[in-house]
Amino acid sequence: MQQEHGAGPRVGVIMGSRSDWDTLRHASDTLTALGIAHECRVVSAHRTPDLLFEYAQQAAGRGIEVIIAGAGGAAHLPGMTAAKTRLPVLGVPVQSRALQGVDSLLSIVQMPRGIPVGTLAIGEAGAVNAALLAAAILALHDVDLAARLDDYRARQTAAVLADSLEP
Ligand code: RP5
Repeated sequence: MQQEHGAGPRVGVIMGSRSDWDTLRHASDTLTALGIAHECRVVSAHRTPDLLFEYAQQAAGRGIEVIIAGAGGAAHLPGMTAAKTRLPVLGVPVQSRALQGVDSLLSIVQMPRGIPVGTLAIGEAGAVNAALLAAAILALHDVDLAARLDDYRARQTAAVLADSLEP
């Protein structure tokens, strides 16, 4: 069923620190390439916990349909966001300096039963794939976006097939 949506953001991209932007901007760029209205904000589970609760509790009412949450280290942002909203939350583990993002990955993926976070790969690949997964979710009730997503994938396939290893 095709659903009407307003001009406001449909995807919320949040991250624990300004330093996560180098990773999460790849999610934003991919959403832009697919023509998906979105917003990007720093919301820290540890440094701005009240803002996190406010953001998560108000997101659905503001028309947000999917939240992409990226964080590094003891990465509680995706899980705590998921705890405060029924919207699907996609977690992107940011590559940390100390443990190369394994700490981020494990703290995002190992959610207790009952509150899921869809966890993507560490770093840039995870950020891009979070955007593509958000697009796939929105495309379930948006035929125009479904066509744009099919086109994105077809162009990716064509680029691989046209590639050559010849010097
Ligand atoms: C986390 O701490 C953030 O998600 C970030 O990945 C990490 C380090 O933050 P900064 O010290 O760079 O602000 O909350």
